[in-house]
Amino acid sequence: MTELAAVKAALRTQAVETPSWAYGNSGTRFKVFAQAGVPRDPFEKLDDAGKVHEFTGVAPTVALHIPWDRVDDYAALAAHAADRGVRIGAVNSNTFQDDDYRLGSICHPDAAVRRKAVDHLLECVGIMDATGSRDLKLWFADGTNYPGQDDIRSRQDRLAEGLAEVYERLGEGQRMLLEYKLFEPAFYTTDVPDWGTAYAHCLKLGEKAKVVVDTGHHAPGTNIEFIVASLLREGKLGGFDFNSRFYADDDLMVGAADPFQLFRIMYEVVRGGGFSSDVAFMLDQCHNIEGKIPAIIRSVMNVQEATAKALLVDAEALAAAQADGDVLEANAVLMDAYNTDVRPLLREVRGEMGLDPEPMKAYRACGWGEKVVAERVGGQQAGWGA
Ligand code: PSV
Ligand code: MN
Repeated sequence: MTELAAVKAALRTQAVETPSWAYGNSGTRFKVFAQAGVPRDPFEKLDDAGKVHEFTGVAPTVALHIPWDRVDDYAALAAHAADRGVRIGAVNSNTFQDDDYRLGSICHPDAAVRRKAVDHLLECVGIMDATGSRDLKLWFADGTNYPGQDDIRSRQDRLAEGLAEVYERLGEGQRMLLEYKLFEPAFYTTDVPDWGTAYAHCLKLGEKAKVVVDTGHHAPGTNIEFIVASLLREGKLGGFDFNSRFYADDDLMVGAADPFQLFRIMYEVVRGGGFSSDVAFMLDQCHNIEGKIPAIIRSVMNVQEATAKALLVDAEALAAAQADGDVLEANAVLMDAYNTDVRPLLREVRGEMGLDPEPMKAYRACGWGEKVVAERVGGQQAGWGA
């Protein structure tokens, strides 16, 4: 296989998971803007996700968020997904939207609240069983607002205990992905604030526990690709929650704010063998003011473009320049790949996959947007907490 053929083959096998919640209404803490045609239940979210996959060819799975996507019959939900050409991806837990969780969930000082949180996580594993999902994705809003509010060490002990119980419940081939976030909603301490804390817990839990890197969950200036390289090196990178940020956890379209950072991340993924491994490439975004389906298609394409550029890095030339200590040449090799316009290559790849080379235009022309606006009337639109 020529090098270009290998790059194309890799691009054809790419899989970007889209989040069910990105299809529903969302907003800031100031306002949720409702959009016409937005899904009213998890089944309609899968219909939309099916369209994203139909036009991109590389979005075959959809992440659920429980309880937002709670249904009576999860096997029926999985069958509906299959009908639309997609599968259920990670099951995301939600221990942040209940009054009981004011002081935390799995780290709460009260054992009864901890029990409730752990039971919810176990429910999520049950949903994984019923839908064929591989990954349980955990993010905890737990933390404190004031010095002295609770004991930092005891909260870590409670976290370890709760995670261990859930870990034991995982079946064959199932994984636990632990996400960290610098701050928010807690402002003084956060119980899983960084990759070091997530890594330490995952290491103790075992093979099936891995870390999730949400690109919006770091302090400004953090070198995220270094974290990616380190986790991959340790075999502990479970996946990504991709999005863009200008300030904090902005949840904007991936590749919109800093495409160069996305390229640097994808380069470390390729370099570390993560592209062909079981690393999950998920989006975690909210489309508050823009059309949701086109924004998700654009996001998938942004990941594809960064990946194509990363795959185009001349690894031999880079290694030679690095070995020679040729700083400028090494940097030039990387920048050459970054500065390549990969859009023609991706159009070719799509053509070879039997897709329209221009997913955004093809989606706009297909009439799905107009159809759902006309048909999805009545009922309650899906959104945060819905
Ligand atoms: C938290 O900010 C987060 O990144 C977690 O992944 C949540 O599950 C997700 O956002 C959706 O709110
Ligand atoms: Mn996330």
